[in-house]
Order: sequence, then C-alpha cells, then structure tokens
Amino acid sequence: MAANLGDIIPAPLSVDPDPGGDFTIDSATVIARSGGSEATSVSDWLAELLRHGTGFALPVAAGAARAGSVIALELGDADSSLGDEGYTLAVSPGSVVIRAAAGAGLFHGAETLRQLLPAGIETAGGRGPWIVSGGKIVDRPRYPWRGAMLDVARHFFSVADVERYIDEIALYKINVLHLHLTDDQGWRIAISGWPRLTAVGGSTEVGGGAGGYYTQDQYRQIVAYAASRYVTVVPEIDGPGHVNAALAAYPELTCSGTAPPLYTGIEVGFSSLCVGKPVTYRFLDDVLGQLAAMTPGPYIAIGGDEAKSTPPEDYVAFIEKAVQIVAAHGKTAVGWSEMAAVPLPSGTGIVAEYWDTSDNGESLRTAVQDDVRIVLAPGNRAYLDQKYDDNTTLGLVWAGPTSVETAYDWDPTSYEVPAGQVEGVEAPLFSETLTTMSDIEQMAFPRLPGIAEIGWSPQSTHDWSSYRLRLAAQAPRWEAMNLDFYRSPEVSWPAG
Ligand code: IFG
Repeated sequence: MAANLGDIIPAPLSVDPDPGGDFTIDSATVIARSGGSEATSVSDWLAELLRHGTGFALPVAAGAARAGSVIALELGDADSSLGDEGYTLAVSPGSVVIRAAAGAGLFHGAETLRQLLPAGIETAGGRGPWIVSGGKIVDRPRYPWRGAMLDVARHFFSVADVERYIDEIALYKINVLHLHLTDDQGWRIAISGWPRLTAVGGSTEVGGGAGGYYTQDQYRQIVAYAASRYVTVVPEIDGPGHVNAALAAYPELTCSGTAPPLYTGIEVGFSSLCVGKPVTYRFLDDVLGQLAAMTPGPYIAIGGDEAKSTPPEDYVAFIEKAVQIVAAHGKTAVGWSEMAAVPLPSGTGIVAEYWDTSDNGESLRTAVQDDVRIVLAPGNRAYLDQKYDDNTTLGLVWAGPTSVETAYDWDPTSYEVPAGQVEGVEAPLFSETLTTMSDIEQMAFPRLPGIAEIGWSPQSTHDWSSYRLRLAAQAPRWEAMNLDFYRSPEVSWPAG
C-alpha cells in the first residue's frame, strides 16, 4: 500500500498531508519535464523505474504540466532556501509536481516519490493500484556531506557491486561515495607508469583470494554512474600507512629497498612509505594526479590513519606534501582525523573525518583547527563493519557491537566541534570480513538509512521509537529489490 508522506526516510523538512489529494498512476499518465538537460536525465531515470514497475507507457514530454494525469519534473523557479539538493513535491488528484533549483534536488524529489509508491514498483510488472498519498513536501538536507565509505581494498568488489551499492545509498539521499581504493591487502586502481601496483598489488586480498582492480575506464564508469544518482565519488589513496600492497609492488618505495611479501591478514599499522625519498613524491604525484584527472568531484582522500610505523616528524612532512600535491591538481584533501593534527597553511580547507572513538575524542580535539571541515564517522556509531550483536557472524568488534538503535540514536552536534564546522556524517564499511554483495547488504541494511537520516533530516525529527516503525516499512521494498538486509530483532518487520 502507498506510504504516507510522513513515512519517508530520511524524514523530510516539512510534510503536509492532504488525505483527499491522492494521485493514481495509470495507463493515461504522462511525465512532463521542463528546465533543461538535468530535468531530462532525471525524468528518464524516473520513467524507466515507473515503466518497469507498472508496465504503463508513461511517455515523457517536454513542457510544463498539462491537463490530465501528469507527473511533472520542473527545474527552476524553486524556493532558493532549499538549495541545489532540496525540492518541493506536491501531490493532488490530477498531478504530482516535483520542483527544484538543480538536478540533485529533482532527483531527491524523484526518490521521495519512489518511496511513496508501493514496494511492488521495484519489480517488473508489479501489481497496482499505484496510489501516491496526497499532500505537499518541502525538503532540503541538514548537512552537505552525507557519505557512505566502501572498502574495496581488503576485499575487491566488482563494478556491478559498486553500482548496486550506489543505487542503494541513493535511495536514502546519500550523496558521497568514499571509495577506499588502496590498503595493505590490495591496490585497486590502475595507474599509468606504475603497472605493478595492480599487477602485483591488485593480485590478492584478505584471505588470499584473487583480488582484482579497476582499469581507469572502469573507475570512470563508476564515477559516471554515481554522478547519474547525484553521488560524488571521493577516491582514497591511503598513506603513509596502510601501504603494504604498494611496497610489495615497488621495493623502491620502501626505505630498506626490499619489497615486503603480499599481505592477506587483517592487522594494521605495520607498513609505511619512505617519507625521505624523492621517489615517494613522484609516485604520489602520479597517483593523485591521475586520480584527480578522472574525478569530477572536488575531493581526493589521502588517508593518514594508523601510521604507526611512520616516525611522527615524517608523518607531518608526508601529510604536508600530500595535501600540497592534491591542491596542485585542483582538488581539496580529505583525510582521517589524525591528519588534521598536522599544522597546515590556513585556507587549505581540508576535510577531516573523525572515526577513532577509542581515543576518547583526542583526535577530534586536535582536528578542530581554524578552517578544517569535520565529517563525523564515529566508530562506535557509524561503522557499518561492526557486528550488530554478539551473534552476528560478519563484522568486526573494536568499536561495537553496534545495534540498529545505536547507529541511529546520535546527534552530530553532541561532539566537540563548533556547529558551523560540521560538514556532515559518513558511514564507513570496511571489508575485512565481507566478500559478497550480500555481505555488504547485511551490514549496511538496516543501519545505513538511520545515518542517512542523521545527515539529511532536522534534529527535531529524530526519535528512535517512531523511526523504527518507518524503518520496518522499508522491508517490502528491500525484499522487492532482493536486497539482503539483516532482519534485526530490534525492529518489528512486517510479515514477509
Ligand atoms: N580502522 C582502520 C580501517 C579498518 C577499520 C575497521 C580507519 C580509518 C578500523 N582505519 O577506520 O582500515 O581496519 O573497522
């Protein structure tokens, strides 16, 4: 049955139901689009989704909403206070009108319309009737950065898996995919002039499997797919630690000159680039430069975490140089919060991700310098690689167990960060214990939507007891999508 306007996740800014205003999609319904090429791409995406589910023709026509049964997507003349990602959605018996200032807002409005339709819309030729609850939604995000991090280094995941995850995070208006491309166990992106990074560094993974890597065209494919869902890819090349795969490929990157063996375990902190050698910065410039050239988004992540084998003064020197190299290629550096302890020229404008909740906030306090933007990814709340509970097979334990409620019930303003410096939130999913798309889905769902809601919705909407009911109502959609979510006992899931 159709969802009520108030059932949406993430909760919209404002909802004004009109019980007499339901709209029904039927064989006569048309889709009207106006306002430019992004209206075209979003309406084509929506049309494809709705045709697949309803079996109706749903022709798309240029021009404003006309008489008859119409779903109109209109770019322009929008409420500027809603920004590029916000939108209005008005549902009445004759029309559904989604209006936004930019493509991102139009897409987010379309995702909201998707959630207002019965879950059957997700399967081919689903059974109607296709009723959308009447009323009006005015919506915009609380934070600009609503991220999901996927580790493809510990275990490699195919382009198809990454694209499926992009579709799943976009359901909940996540707009950043932080792709953890390199680590001790694997190097996953081809770099011209450094073929052994993938030939050797991409040849295995945790547990000794075949690993894999993305060609530069495959990486571009992922980035383009993400952009079509208004998700910005932030690629990460972790350093100066977490580099064993690169050292195994190129011994000249070590201080000893001897390449370590490939590593398939899950320890951290044992590897380091050789900070004093010029070749290290030729390597870094080639890698970050080629990545920047393939990444339309403004950010490149340089890691900086757990550099336990890098002398402190070398760590400072490395981070300073890495941030400069990223800037030289026209991008802004993102790193784990340790790297923000390095004094950087003011105006550098880096983004630091707070993650290590085992250090009682020390790394957060040092990170909050004059103009560092903070993304909150607290290990004991937002790390989706933590077990749900002691019975969970998959997952790690260093910051958990993390229940669905624990992952939902936190407030970004409760951390020692000036409210104006909070850029947003992120849900990391490291893959030490994950090998399949089903494993990814088991860990991300149902906890990811809660973090998406923290990043998007007003704090005033934040209430576990009502959220858990809205969360339960997502299950039929996930089942229709064959999304392999964990049926947590914390939620009263509808009968399957
Ligand atoms: N910490 C490490 C990750 C990963 C993680 C698993 C960060 C920034 C624990 N660094 O999280 O490489 O091992 O939860």
